[in-house]
Amino acid sequence: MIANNLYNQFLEAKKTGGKKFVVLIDPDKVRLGKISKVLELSVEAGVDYFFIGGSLVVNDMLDYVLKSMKEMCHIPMILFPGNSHQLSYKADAILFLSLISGRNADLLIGKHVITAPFLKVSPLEIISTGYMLVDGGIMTSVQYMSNTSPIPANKDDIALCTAMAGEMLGLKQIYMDAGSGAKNPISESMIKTVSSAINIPLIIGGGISTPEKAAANAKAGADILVVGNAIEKDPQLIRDIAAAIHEQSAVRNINLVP
Ligand code: 1GP
Repeated sequence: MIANNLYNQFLEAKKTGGKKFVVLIDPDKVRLGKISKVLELSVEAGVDYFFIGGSLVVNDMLDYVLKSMKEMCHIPMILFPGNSHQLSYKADAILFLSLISGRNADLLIGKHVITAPFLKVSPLEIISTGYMLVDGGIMTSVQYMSNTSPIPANKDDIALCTAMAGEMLGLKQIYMDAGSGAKNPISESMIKTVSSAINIPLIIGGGISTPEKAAANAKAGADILVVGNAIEKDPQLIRDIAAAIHEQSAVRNINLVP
């Protein structure tokens, strides 16, 4: 693994207008029979990356899930940890998340201090990420577990200033998330406002359940779109959502080239 390999892909895509599609896999919800179908559909559809994580992860399946996934396909796997125990060297990279929408010091810097020495010696590519929770209309697991207030859904200006501050602090990308299973995904207006003010990649997720919404988000300025829940319910959606996102790319997606 070349250091910064995946992040360089994100930057290159942003520069050329490429849109990336991420399927979120929660190791707690994985059934290996079902995941092979999800992986097969993901390869066919040209899914760009997997994020692996959940707010809790109560069973000890992370290493096993990653190892099994690696045997089945070559789509890069990026840890999206809900807490500092969700570490595995079997992934390719990790989102080193700072919850910049909240005021919980532990999630802004505390857990990072504890995890840093382990990450320093790990083979994982470390991608520092300003994580912004936006109100999605219901209390999501991440909101409850992080003990923080999300940014109100209609406060584009707060999202804008938070993202700008994250970029100025040197974070490599911004992830705006309405939380898994959000009732209301993030508005296009907020995505547009934030994306027009920052130069680093913008990841959007939470409650996206249709190809139309995914396409509208990409058009509004999202560089990377994450979908979990909707695909857990209906894996066949992968194909249509992937096509809708990649159609918004200014260039042909590299993973679709045979
Ligand atoms: C959650 O952004 C991800 O952190 C994906 O959300 O599961 O609602 O698609 P969904």
